[in-house]
Amino acid sequence: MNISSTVCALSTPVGTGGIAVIRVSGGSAFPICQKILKNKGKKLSERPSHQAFFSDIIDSTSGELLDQGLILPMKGPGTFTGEDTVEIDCHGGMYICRRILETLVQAGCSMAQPGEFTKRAFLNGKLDLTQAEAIMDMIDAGTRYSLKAASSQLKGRLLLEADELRNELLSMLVDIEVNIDYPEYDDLPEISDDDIQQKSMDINQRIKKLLVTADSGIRLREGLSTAIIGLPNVGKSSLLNRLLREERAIVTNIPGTTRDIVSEMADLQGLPVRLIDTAGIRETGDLVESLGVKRSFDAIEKSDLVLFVSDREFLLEEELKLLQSIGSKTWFFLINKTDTLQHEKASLEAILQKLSEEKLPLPRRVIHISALTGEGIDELTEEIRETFFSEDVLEKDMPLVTNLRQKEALIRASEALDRVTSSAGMPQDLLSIDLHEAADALGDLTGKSARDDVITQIFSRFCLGK
Ligand SMILES: Nc1nc2c(ncn2[C@@H]2O[C@H](COP(=O)(O)OP(=O)(O)OP(=O)(O)O)[C@@H](O)[C@H]2O)c(=O)[nH]1
Ligand SMILES: [Mg+2]
Repeated sequence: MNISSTVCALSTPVGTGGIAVIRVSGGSAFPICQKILKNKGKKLSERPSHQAFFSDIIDSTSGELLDQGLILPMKGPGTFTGEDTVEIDCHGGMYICRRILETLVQAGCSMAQPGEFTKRAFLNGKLDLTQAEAIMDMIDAGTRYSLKAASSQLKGRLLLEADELRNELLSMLVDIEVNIDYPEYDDLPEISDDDIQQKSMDINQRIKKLLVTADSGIRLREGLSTAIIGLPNVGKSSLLNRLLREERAIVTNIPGTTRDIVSEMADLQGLPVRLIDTAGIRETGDLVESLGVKRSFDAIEKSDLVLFVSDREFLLEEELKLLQSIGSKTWFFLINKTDTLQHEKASLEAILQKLSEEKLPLPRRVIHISALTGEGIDELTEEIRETFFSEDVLEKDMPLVTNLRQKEALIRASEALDRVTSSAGMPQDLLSIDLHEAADALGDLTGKSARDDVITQIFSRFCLGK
């Protein structure tokens, strides 16, 4: 990407709509857009910033009228990208938009890459990496809690905490480097070995607190991966439809209806859950069905939660076999069709007894449901919330880790600080290697380079040049 270029893109979805917004950003945004506008008013560069005006939009070479619309010139750096930006609100026809984009390119723009406006905002220091990611997450968020997690990132909650921890590390590094490089300056503060250990442990503690949010945070962003499995005809697809509140999967009373897996994101009272409906598992000579069965096993492997559905109060031999494939996954035992079943608690105990005897993993929860009437569905949602989403992460306004990149950077930082602790008593310059690693990892989280900042800080705190 060449940041000195001026780029344009359609910022609203592709397709026909009432209005479309084309965005132009870069050093030449004003002179380029000037070429495609025709109106009696002032030139773009002389107009007040952030004030829209009405104009004809023309082809820059032929002068042909393409459309009329509202033009919003915005002077950098007070814009999203930090650059001069022009937004063109035109009519939302696909042909009109294409012509306007073409004429902008003729007039000197390049087409923007995906995410380029946000990347420019980052490169121009308007956003840090976690915030840039949060913008995508806000757009993608499909449930109340995922949106809350993304907006916490956008507000910079994680960034502020990571930055603060990093600054503490940098300040320690500055003290150490000064101790080592300029021992003759007695008036400079010295940092003791104990101080280094204590501070490293404190910082590590706070990093670990952030890491505790990672599992729930990542699930809020990606959805809890949940496989619905069981023998044919027990009501797996009916359960999927019930949780989605729509008829997504085909339901019939013929065993073997679902042949391929169906995957959909459900919003369970604000929690994003990626449901995977699988083919009922049984021995079969039918090729298509047996391929479906194989995929069911793959789905189990990739999931965080397995919903094992049965419509009986006892386990069949085939079901016991199927349960072996769950391994150490967390699973819920859902006894479906409660509207027609007679429940006896004793038989449930017998089931659990049987599982223990067979040395099979026990379910985390046993819930009676009816996919038909909706009975037990609230309880299921509640149990998912309790088992997989931390209440603090859901309800408190706190810094959250919401993707693997952030989690890995924090783990790197924490491991480096663990090494500082385990190397207590070693010379300070040796410890500083791991402290640097920790600061670098936190810098990666927010997109800052640690080395440059240490140097800048050294010079700003001590007048070493004299
Ligand atoms: N009475 C009652 N019937 C149900 C319930 N859930 C599902 N059924 C019925 O059970 C039959 C099978 O339902 P499906 O949802 O297709 O079952 P499945 O497990 O997806 O079956 P396969 O795709 O063949 O593996 C249908 O006739 C449903 O209407 C329930 O809670 N109560
Ligand atoms: Mg089905």
